[in-house]
Amino acid sequence: MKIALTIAGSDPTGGAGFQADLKVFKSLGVYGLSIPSALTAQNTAGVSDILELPASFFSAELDTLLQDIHPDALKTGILYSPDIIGIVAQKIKGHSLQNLVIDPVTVSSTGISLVRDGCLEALKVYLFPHAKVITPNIYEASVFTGINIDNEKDMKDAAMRLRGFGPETVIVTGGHLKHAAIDILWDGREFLTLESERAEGEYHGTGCAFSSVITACLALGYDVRESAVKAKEFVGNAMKSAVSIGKGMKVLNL
Ligand code: PXL
Repeated sequence: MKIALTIAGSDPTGGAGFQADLKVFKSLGVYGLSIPSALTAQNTAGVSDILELPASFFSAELDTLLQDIHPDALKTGILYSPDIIGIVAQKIKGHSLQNLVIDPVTVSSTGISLVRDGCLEALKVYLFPHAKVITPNIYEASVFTGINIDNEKDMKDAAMRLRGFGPETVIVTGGHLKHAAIDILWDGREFLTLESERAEGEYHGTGCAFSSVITACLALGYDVRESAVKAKEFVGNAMKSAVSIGKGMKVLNL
């Protein structure tokens, strides 16, 4: 059986974070491993607090797991401090991990910061060069590149600049143009534009689900383009069947 690892924050609602990632892995027939990198106090209305795991414990979590099991692919979500990011980079090299997908999470769907100072720089310098794929949304792509993103051309410019930081492929997600939701993939050869009907409303967990599908598909042996197409379709379907489980945002029905 193929195995995928998520290194991500805990979201008690199960809409995002490692809980959502594990559901996606399961539904794609991939065995899921999870290493919490931070815990959030959260409900469907938002994040009220966040707790970073001690770096030494986080490091032990990874070593203990990876001395025993070699995942076929892995993804990162919230990495709350530069120390945590440095540890992930070190373990990726030390345990020769392949097929790294980075979802460079910076803020929650409700606008709360999910990273400490210095994280953006640390992600760029220490982790992006090891990535097979990074999946920033428009906001994150703009923060990392300084490009103000208003249209598809801006998304392409940002994707090209982001690839300069070292990842093999960049997928900028969440472009809302006309009636379509657009994602742009850039692998240094050819752009791929993924388009779906724009869904009304706000959904919690779409970024986590998108990067998890890609991770599971890479573990299964699909190439990055095939994985991205499957991720777009999967998230579109999950949005159609999203559920209101609390008083806040809808969550994807993963
Ligand atoms: O959607 C980004 C995200 C990722 N991971 C966790 C989260 C959130 C948003 O709230 O809570 C754990």
